[in-house]
Amino acid sequence: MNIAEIRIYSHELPVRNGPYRMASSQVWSLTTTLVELVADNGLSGWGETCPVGPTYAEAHTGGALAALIQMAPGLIGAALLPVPLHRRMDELLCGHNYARAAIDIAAHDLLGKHLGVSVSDLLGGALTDRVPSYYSIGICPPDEAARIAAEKQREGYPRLQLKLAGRPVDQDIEALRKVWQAVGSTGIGLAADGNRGWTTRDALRISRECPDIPFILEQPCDSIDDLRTIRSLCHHGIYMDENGTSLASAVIAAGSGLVDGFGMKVTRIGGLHPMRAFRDICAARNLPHTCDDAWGGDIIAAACTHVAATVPPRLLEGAWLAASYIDGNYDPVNGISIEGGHIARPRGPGLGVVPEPGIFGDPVAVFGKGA
Ligand code: 0XW
Ligand code: MG
Repeated sequence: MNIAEIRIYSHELPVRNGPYRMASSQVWSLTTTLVELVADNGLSGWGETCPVGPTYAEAHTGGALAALIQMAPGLIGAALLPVPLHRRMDELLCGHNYARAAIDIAAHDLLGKHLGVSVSDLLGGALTDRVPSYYSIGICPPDEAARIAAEKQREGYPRLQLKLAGRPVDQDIEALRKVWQAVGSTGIGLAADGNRGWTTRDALRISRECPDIPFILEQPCDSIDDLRTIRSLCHHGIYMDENGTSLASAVIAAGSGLVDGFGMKVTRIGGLHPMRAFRDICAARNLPHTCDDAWGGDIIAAACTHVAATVPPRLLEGAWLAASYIDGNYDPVNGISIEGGHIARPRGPGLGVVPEPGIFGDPVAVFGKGA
């Protein structure tokens, strides 16, 4: 089975009750990029990539589109198996993992449909059909953060992530205290996500002034050197998110004991194939991690859910989906949603979600047979 045609689509995902606020940005609407791979046997598979604005990481919508257009002509005729497909992408473009991931996800969807198995089966097999999620509380006043935390805990979320940084650090400390007052007795997990926004000074202050609150510090500062600087001085566990830009950087961080866990994104690491290796490396090093993405609709949501279902449950910190922040689904029947803080693993072959025909309008680019 080989690639016969590649169709690329753009689609707008407005943020419900926007904006969504993080240390470096606030976003009102995100443009997602979808890839439909059509095989020479007529089957098709879907992939997606949606950076959460241009400043969250080294990724942006225009970059995804340009990278896909750069690779697409050379991918026509490529085998729809992860190892040769990634090798072909290596030959066509250096880096740009977040664009390559859309091809990788579509290939997994197609292969699953071809073999009549789910993507989680392709990734080694699901350990659960009910994947825990976590709720991300955007930057907001401390009382509001505490209110949302209590609401989400009652809904059934086993974990919360509080977005912090980009404002006086006293307000971050107050928000952590108020959130913990509201939900600390419930046993819920808590991540304090600085999204690269704290200086090492501020990150150390937060850790020193809140030794009684068992949060993990997620990507507190900008660089790997910053993480190394604060590592041994912090009371709290440190997770790497944005700095985990590839399987290589994750392996080094895991192997050197730089971090206690990861927030990992399927597209940042280059797709489900490298994500599978990342999962196994974390299991070998006993490191917890999430299976997320930056943003996106049903296709990304299904990819995150399938891989999360294959993670040893005691190491899974949840799958974050944009589903709670966007309206509607691509697949009107089997679209992904979060119920009681958990996600049902999609049934059906491949990703188990199929976009409604025509929902994305005309493709912005077509390569191969139908071009
Ligand atoms: C909460 N997320 C997984 C989604 C947003 O894009 C940011 C991200 C994070 O943890 O940084
Ligand atoms: Mg994060």
